Amino acid sequence: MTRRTVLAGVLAGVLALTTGLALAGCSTGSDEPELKVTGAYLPQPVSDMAAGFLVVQNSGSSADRLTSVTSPLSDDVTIHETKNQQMREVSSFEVPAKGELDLERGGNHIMFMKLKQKPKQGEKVSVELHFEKADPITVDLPVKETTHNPKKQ
Ligand SMILES: [Cu+2]
Repeated sequence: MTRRTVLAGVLAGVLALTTGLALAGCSTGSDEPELKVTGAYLPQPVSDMAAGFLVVQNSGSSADRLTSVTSPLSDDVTIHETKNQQMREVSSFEVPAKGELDLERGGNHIMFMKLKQKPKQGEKVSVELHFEKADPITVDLPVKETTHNPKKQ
C-alpha cells in the first residue's frame, strides 16, 4: 500500500463515520408528519349524499393538514365541520403533531354529494386523502348500516 491509498482509506473511514452520525441525528429529530388512518367507515346513504368518517393519526413531530379528498364515488367531495349542528365546508383540517384528526358523527366529516351510485352495506368505497406535506393516502371505507356509530357501541 502506498501512503496515498492509506490516506484515502482513512478519509473514507472518516466520511463514513460523519455520514453515519448525520443520519442518526436525522432519524431522532425527524420533522416529517407520519400519518396513519384508522376506524374508517361510511354509513349506507339514504339519499344521493353520503358522509365518511375516519381518524388520521400523526406519530411525527410535525403537524400536517388534510387539504382535500377524492373518490370514484363522487366528483363532488368536500370536507365539512359541524358547528351548532350546522355543517359547513372548510378548506383544510389540521392533523396535529403527535396527535390525531377525528372525523366522527356529529362533527367533522367527509361529504360526498351527487353520488354516482348508492353503495350498500358490506361494500367498500375508496377515497384518496390529500395532505399539505405527507404523500396521499388511499383508504377503503367499509359501508356500514345507516345508523352505525362506533362511539355508541
Ligand atoms: Cu357535510
